[in-house]
Order: sequence, then structure tokens, then C-alpha cells
Amino acid sequence: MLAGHLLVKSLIEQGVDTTFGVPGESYLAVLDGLYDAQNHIRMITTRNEGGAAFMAEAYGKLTGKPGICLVTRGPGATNASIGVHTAMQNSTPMILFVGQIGRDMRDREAFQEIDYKAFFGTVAKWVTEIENPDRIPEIIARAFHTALSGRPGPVVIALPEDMLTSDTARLPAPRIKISEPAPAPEALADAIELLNTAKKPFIVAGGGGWTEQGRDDLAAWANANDLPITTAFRYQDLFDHTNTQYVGDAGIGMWAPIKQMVKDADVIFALNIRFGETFTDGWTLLDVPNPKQKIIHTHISDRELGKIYQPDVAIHAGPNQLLKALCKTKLTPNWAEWRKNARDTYETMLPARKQTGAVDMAEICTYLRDELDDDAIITTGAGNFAIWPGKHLCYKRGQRYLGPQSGAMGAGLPAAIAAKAVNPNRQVVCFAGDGDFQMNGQELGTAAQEGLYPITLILNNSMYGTIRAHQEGRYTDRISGTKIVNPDFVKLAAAYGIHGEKVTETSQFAAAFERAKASPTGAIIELIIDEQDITPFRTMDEIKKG
Ligand SMILES: Cc1ncc(C[n+]2csc(CCOP(=O)(O)OP(=O)(O)O)c2C)c(N)n1
Ligand SMILES: [Mg+2]
Repeated sequence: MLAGHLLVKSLIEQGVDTTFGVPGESYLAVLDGLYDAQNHIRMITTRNEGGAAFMAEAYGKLTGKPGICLVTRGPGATNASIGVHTAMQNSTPMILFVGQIGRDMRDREAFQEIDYKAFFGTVAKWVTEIENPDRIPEIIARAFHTALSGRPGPVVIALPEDMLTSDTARLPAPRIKISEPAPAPEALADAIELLNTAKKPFIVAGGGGWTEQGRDDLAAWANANDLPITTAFRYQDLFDHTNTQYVGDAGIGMWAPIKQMVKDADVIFALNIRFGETFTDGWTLLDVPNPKQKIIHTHISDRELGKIYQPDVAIHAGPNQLLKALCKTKLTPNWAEWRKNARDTYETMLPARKQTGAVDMAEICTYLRDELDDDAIITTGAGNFAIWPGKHLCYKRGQRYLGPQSGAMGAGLPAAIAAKAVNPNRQVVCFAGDGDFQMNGQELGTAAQEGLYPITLILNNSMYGTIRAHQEGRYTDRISGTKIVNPDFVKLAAAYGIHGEKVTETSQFAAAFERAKASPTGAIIELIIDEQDITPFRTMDEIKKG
């Protein structure tokens, strides 16, 4: 068998049903294998490898199965790197295959040559090159295992062109099985003992690898013990916000009352999160390495435990196994008022204050909190516009949120297209900024070609607003490099055969959203946002005043 064909058969054996990529002459033998595999694998051809990699990342985050991305060497791989970095920071399983120069040309700076181990070394979980076609079964099995086990993450595999066109007699390895570590009973007992001493517990859940059962168990455990639950950066969808145990998110732009809760807490239960910059406010909120608060840290990867903060109780366990075990224990809750106060504060902060402009996102989010489908999938890239779906929507148990912890602009539209590929019948709504959208707007071509049509809301303030806001705070009235002149987004949508409309007043939104839902091509809804409304809680003028 051709090595390129064995590779495709190996993907089928591992359960792959979709790939995202841009073709290259470096991996023709794989493309040829995919020709034969059309009944098993849907090959989604994108317009830029950055879009493909974001799609694969979103697929991985949504399904829990590695998202597969296929790109060519050199420029294809460098374009795709944004999605690999995002998968790493998001703890998402993903495998990037890169066509590579022939084995006989290495280290001569051949056309488009890159040393992938060096290039992806710090942003991928594992990087390798398949030298010998007979090792395809072994390496593919290991790649899936690596992407899925411990803290999930991206794997990069380079495929030399001449290796792909050589023959092999090997067969695909059987589908891999992952086992999730369960908590050691003594560590679990220590955690329970410490939690029982708490008057002000702060519980923050996040990280990769959660199953549906794990999510249900988290809710059951919180309900049974009256626990206040917060979620980490970009993991808002781990917990039902309508459940009164939910008290807000501890991600970027943390609300002051949540910060205060962290400061006032006596026990912090860090549930499968890594102690990142956002949760710790740049590692200032908690003292490094031994905070005054007692720390219980559980994580699926032993490499996260004791990495920055030394926990009082460390539990090496997967989130689902941990919750299964926690659900069998009983706490003696001593924090009813603390939990209730936090919930009351959350409920008062959820609706943002009235905005300045004619299109008021506070009102639109209030509308969407009721109107979004109970199993809607929300996606975003990065920019201040993402604060709206991040903090002012209300995620229900069946809803999902896909956003980049890497803060990568341009992730939202590809993620929405991937979400449609996974669940064609679910409502998918992408929130984009005008700058953010244009990083990967060309993927509308992929959407149209594949018939994968999300609803995209473009919050257009004609600027790289996040940076402008930082600028006004530090170098007031010296606008530099942050203005952008935009295309007509409605006409742009029309060019792709997609329904588009512009909303210039809040009152127009509901009908526009209804038309978008009814549209067979999804929609682009452009929202004209006043420059003052740069954050839900501070206007540009207020930022200028300091
Ligand atoms: C790929 C990438 N490039 C640059 C940045 C830096 N950056 C962060 S937010 C932002 C502006 C976002 O503008 P827009 O999407 O219009 O959203 P707004 O802040 O105006 O709501 C920029 C340039 C980034 N995070 N990602
Ligand atoms: Mg903008």
C-alpha cells in the first residue's frame, strides 16, 4: 500500500470523520488516499491554513476528539501555527499534518523547508516526523494518545513527500483507548477535610477533557453541597449559569466582586484549571508560590500541579473521574450566605448598564439570553466585543462556547463553521469584531462551498478598539495604528451568496435575528457600535479620564 493511503486508513481507524486543510503538492499521496475515503472522511478545504487550524481546534474542543488539520510545508505550516498555539493554550486535542520536503533534501534549505521540531517546539505537545512508512501505525496511534491524554493538546506530524509515495505492507493500528486517572483516596479525603473547614470557598472549574457526564456531575456535586462555582477563562460553558450555584466567571476582565472573592476566600479549589495569567491577574491576585488562601489543586496533568502555586492538597486526576469520586462524598456546607451573596452580585452584574450608542449591546444580550436556542453554540475570536458573549450571555447546560484562550483574533468564524460541520442542526452564532472578522473573513468561501452557515454578528466600531482603549488609557488622544477602514460587510456577505444586513438601531435587531435564523445561508448581521461603547462598563471618554 502507498504510505499516504495507509495514513488515511489509519485516520479512519482512529474514528476521524472530518479534516480541515489547504492542499499542497507535498502531500498529494494523502489527498489521493482521501479520494478513496470520501465515504468516511469529509475533507473541508479552507481558504487559509489559519482558518483550517482554527476549525480543527474548534472541532477538537467541541467533540473531545482530535481535530485534524492538513497543510503543506513552509508557508502552509506557518499559517497554521496560530491554531496550534490556540489548541495548546485551550488544552484542545488536535493533530496537524504537514507535508514535508523529501528525506534526501534535508538541511539544505530546500524549497519551503522548515525544521518542525524547532518551529513548533514550544507550541505543540509533541512534534515528530515520519521517516519510515512502516512506522505510520505506531506514530499515528501515539499522536492520538498524546493529543488526548493528560492535558489535551496539539501534535504536529511532518510527512516527507518521498516517504508518503513509498510502499508499505503495514496495516493501521487499532483505535487507541485513553484511561483517565482517578483521584487517590487519601488525597481526596484531605481535600474534603480542608473544604469542610472553609467558610469562604472559591471553586473555579476549567481545563480540557470534560465529558458530558463530568459536567453533570459537577452540577450535581455543587447542588448537593451548596457550593459557589466559577469558571475559568473561556470555560463559561462548563456550568449552567441559570443554576443558582453559578456565581460568575474568573476569566479575562474579571469583575471586581469576583476578584474580591478570590482575595477573601479561605480555600481555593482549583478544579482542573491551570493557574494562568487571567485567573491570577498576572500572578498578583495570589502570592507566588504560597498564597495565604489554602489551595486544593486538581488537574489531569501532573505537570500543572505545583507549577506556580504550591497546593496544600494536590490531586492528580482527570476532571470526570474526580467529580465521580466527589459525588460519592458529602460535605458539611458552611458557606450558604457567602454563596448567596456571590450569586446575588452575579445576577445584578449580568445585565450591563445602558450603552451610549444607538445600538445597545446590553439590550441585545438581554434579548439573546432568552432567544438563543437551548443548545446553541457561541463562538468568538478576540477583542473587546468578546466581553459581550463572555460576560453578558447566560450559558445553559446544553449550550457551548468556543473561544481562544490564546486571545487569537480571527478564531470565531472558522470555529463557527467547524461547529456547523459537527452539528448542522444546531444554532451557531459567532460574535466577531470588525478587525477580528477580517482576519479570516475569507472563510465565508468555505462556508458557502460546504453549506455550513452560522449566524455571524459583526460588532463594527471601525477600529481595533481593544488596542485603542489601551492607547487612550496610556497615551491619551494620540491615536496610532488603531483606526481601520472597513468594507461594506452586507455586500461582502452578498458576494458569497450569504444573507446580510446592517443594524443601526437596537430596535432593528430582533427582526434581523429572526430573519437570520430563517435564512438558509445563515447571515452576517453588522451592528454599528458607537466608539464610546468600547467596554460594557467604561466608555472611551471614561477611559481617557483615567
Ligand atoms: C491575531 C492577533 N493579532 C493581534 C492581536 C492584538 N489585538 C487584540 S484585540 C485587537 C483589536 C480587536 O479589534 P476588533 O476585532 O475590531 O474588536 P474591538 O476591540 O474593536 O471590539 C488586537 C489588534 C491579537 N489578539 N490577535
Ligand atoms: Mg473593532
